[in-house]
Amino acid sequence: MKDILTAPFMVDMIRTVTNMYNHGWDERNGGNVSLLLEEKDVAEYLDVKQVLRTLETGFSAPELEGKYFLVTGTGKYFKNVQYAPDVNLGIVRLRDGGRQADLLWGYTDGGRFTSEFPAHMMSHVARMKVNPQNRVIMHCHPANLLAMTYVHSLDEKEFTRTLWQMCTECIVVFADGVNVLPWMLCGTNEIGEATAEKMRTARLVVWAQHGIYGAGADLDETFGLIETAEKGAEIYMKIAHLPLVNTITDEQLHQLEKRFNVKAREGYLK
Ligand code: 2HA
Ligand code: ZN
Repeated sequence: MKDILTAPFMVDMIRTVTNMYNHGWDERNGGNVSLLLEEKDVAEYLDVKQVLRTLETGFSAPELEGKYFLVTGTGKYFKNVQYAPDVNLGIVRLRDGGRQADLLWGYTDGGRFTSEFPAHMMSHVARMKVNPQNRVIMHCHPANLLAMTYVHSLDEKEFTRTLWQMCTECIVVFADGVNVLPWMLCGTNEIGEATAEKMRTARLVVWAQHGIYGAGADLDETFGLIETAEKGAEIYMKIAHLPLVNTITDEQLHQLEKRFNVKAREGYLK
């Protein structure tokens, strides 16, 4: 059996959450990440028949029966993951229609997966239906996106259009736009269901006054998606109080669509 700390999925996860912390997106225990794994990849490093503990999930998700996930732990600090991956991360396999999760590795201090496990698992189900390649759900608290939810309309079309106008790259990276949930209590099945519903039409879902969720095929792509939206929000927060002299016009956004072969969310451009 190979050393699991050398597994590409593990190295990638540790680097990504460290980078998220270094970007200031994950203060204290803020943020959580889940990565869908293939059984054949896990089996190179673990005896998949060896269950350490079984955890109740508190929801059902039959689509995820038998699926493996590498997930950040509840109450754990991203800044510590690189120093103690086996305490701060866990590998689980869902069973009983998603109601239970068999722990195969990690959470060695007796811990469990993130409190936002419902939002993660329900979002995986939603994104898989849109893109079977989707493997990652990522949540964090980037300061400028959060700040924007205090001073900008939460209308999804308006929020998306503002971000598209803030940097040329935005429409190229997230032509599907940004969906927005009003403030809701986090860590619940309700916010999980609401997030998954929003994930049906976009890979980014802002939680007003809290943070953002991103989805993607791999950790790099999902990180880059959030990074680009956060850059847009940073520009917005730098200029929102100043007289606007120039912008990116809808005509120019259409040029970007053609040049980069992306399709702006239906009805979002004039
Ligand atoms: O796990 O970010 O939303 C800490 C959080 C909860
Ligand atoms: Zn959060």
